Amino acid sequence: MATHLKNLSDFSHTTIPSGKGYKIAIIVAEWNANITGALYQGAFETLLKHEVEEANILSLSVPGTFELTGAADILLNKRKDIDAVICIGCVIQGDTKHFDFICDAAAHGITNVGIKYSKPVIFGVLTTNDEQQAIDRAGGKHGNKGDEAAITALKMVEYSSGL
Ligand code: DLZ
Repeated sequence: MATHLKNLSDFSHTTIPSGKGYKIAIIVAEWNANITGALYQGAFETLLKHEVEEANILSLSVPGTFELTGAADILLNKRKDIDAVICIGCVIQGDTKHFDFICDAAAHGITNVGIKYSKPVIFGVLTTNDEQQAIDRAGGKHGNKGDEAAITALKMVEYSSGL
C-alpha cells in the first residue's frame, strides 16, 4: 500500500534505522591512509552504534580510490548476501589532472555499481583541495564523513527493504 509523506518533518535527519540483521561491507582506499583510516573508524563505529552486528561488517582495503569501483563490483558479484557497500577514499588535489580523473571515475563508477546490482553503494570519498580540508572532514571541525556514509547506508538498506 502506498504511504504519503505529510510534510518536510518526515525527512527528519534524526530517524536512523536499526541495522540489526544488515550485512554491510566497508571498502577503504589505502591512499591518504591517515584520513581514510579515520573515515573507516567513524563508519565502523557508527554501524555498531546502530546495531549492526560486528560479524556482519566486512572490512576490505584496496590501493587507491580508483580501485573502489572494481572492488565493489567484484564483491557484489561474489557475495549476494551483502546489503550495502560503503566505499571510503580521499583524493587530494595535486599539480596534475590525476585528481579530476580519479574523482570522476570513482563518482561515476560507484554510482553505476549500485545501479547494476540494485544495492546501496555509498560514496564515502573526500575530494579536497588540500590535506587540511580532508582532516576537517575526517573527525575534525566538519565532523566525520565516514559516520555520515554509514548512516546513509543504513537509511538506504531500509529504503530498499521497505518497498
Ligand atoms: C595515483 C594517485 C594519486 C596521484 N592520488 C591519489 C589520491 O589522492 N587518492 C587516492 O585514493 N588515490 C590516489 N592515487 C592512486 C589511484 O587511486 C590508483 O590507485 C592508481 O592510479 C592505480 O590505479
